[in-house]
Amino acid sequence: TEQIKWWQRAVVYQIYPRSFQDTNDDGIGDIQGIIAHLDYLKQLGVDVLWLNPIYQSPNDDNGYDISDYQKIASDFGSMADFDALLAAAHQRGLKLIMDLVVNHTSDEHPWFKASRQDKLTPYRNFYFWRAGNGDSAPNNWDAAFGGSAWQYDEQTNEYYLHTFSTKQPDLNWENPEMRQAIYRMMTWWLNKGVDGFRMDVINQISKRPGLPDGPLKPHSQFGDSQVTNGPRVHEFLKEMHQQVLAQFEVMTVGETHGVTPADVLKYAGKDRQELDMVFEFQHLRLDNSQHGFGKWSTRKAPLVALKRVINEWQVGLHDQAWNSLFWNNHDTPRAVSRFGDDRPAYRVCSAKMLATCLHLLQGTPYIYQGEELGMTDAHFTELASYRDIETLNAYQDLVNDRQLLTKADMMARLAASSRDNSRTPMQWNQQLNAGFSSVTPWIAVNPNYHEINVAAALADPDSVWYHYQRLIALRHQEPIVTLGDFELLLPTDTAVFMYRRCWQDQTWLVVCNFTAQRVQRPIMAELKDSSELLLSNYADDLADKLRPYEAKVYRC
Ligand code: TEU
Ligand code: CA
Repeated sequence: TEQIKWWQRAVVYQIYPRSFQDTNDDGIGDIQGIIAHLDYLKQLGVDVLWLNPIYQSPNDDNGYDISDYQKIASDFGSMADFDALLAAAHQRGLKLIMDLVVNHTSDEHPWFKASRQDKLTPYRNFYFWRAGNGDSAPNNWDAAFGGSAWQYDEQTNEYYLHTFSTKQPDLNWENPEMRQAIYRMMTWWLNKGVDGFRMDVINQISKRPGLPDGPLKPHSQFGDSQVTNGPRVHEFLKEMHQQVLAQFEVMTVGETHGVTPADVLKYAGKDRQELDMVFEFQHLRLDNSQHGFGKWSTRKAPLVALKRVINEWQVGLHDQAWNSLFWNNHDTPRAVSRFGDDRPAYRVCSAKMLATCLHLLQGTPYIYQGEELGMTDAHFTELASYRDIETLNAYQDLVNDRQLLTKADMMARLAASSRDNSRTPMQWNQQLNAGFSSVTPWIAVNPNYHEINVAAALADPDSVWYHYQRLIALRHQEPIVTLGDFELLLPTDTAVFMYRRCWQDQTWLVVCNFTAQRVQRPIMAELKDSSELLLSNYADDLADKLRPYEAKVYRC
């Protein structure tokens, strides 16, 4: 087996610090809260922790608007707390990667404060400033959180670019001084001993020369900024690798919306010296609205399409690059509600099925906090329950400003697709606020915490939690999971996801029923007398008969 990199056998656990554990009674999760649960994470068996941003921020976008890259936000604690966390994680053999947000800063970052002062400051070109056309913006780009991507600033009578919120001005990567400032900051964190980075919208850092108008987007007077996969993105990533990353034994994962497997052979190809892997999102767009409302949708992804996409990625990257594997994160609804079935009768079974389906693919799996419990969407019914800028801006735009959707329709779409679904507090036990905090949390706890919580999961040998623990152990023990190739079976089957993994003389068969129906499939035909059932979410095995959400793995 060729040299396996440590991150190819690893399982990553994503912590959203704001919602993980509050230890100082302010209703907000903090770093001491993470330290308090490191033994829990070690017991689960994960290898790497990924923290969403904990840097100084005005929290316009929950920390993705950074005003000081080298200071810890007081919400989360001090740099001494961070140093204690890093040491405590390393003591347990856990690695820790940070969230690198360098497509943009906060408008309260000193660089931007200087940049907006006057046109001659050296920081002017750390950002994109353009004169408008009269009182209209320099081009027709939209911002991800609504409105134009350009904000007029009267101090110098020019507009600045912000592809996310108005408080998130885009950094100008064409400027080598700006790039060097980023590389110095990255080196500072790596010298502290962090084990790598998750890189926020990293394939958006190269903008097309001249910032040309994009094609109009449906239901919008704005155009598509087309900022993904720009002309110099690989040049910048190679420079970053050469000047920073190559000096350290670290892991990187790029968040790259809008990439194909062919693109990823460039971002994460074995010999490319750019990134180790990326998050691609094709499987998370299959349930998008078919009437131009994008992610605001109550649709379900068709299983055949899901299998086709996963097959393209497994086959397309095998032996050439490396996949990340994930059903959800802090920007998405929760896996069991979106891809499984969170009705009480099916929640545990379908959560285990989803875990089995994902964790036996080739790639590095990412577990989002609470996924290991089968935590569900929030099912909020009031707009006042939501906190996320993306959600609140979309409601204001689609319901109030442009009346394209009724309140009831949009509330159903928010319940199915808002990012806040994954941001409700981690459910630790049955006590007040699920043990997350002794005061009212920044966002409501899901009322189902009475039955869905860590204490209950650890006390129940049949819980989703122990299923995750077994899958993580399988990955650590069996090279086939890391190195085996992938072959999709029954590609047109609308209920069952069945695939084979082969490596040297070993073959595994993974069978997942994605429905609440009983179905029959030719499973035994794939097996020999010597085949062995390795793992199942049912206590027995009915051969070709599959029960609701049944998921089983055979060594053939
Ligand atoms: O997300 C990038 C991003 O494009 C998502 O916000 C996506 O547009 C939206 O969730 C619909 O799927 C990254 C971070 O993960 C996100 O939390 C930040 O809000 C965003 O970048 C800006 O930093
Ligand atoms: Ca706190």
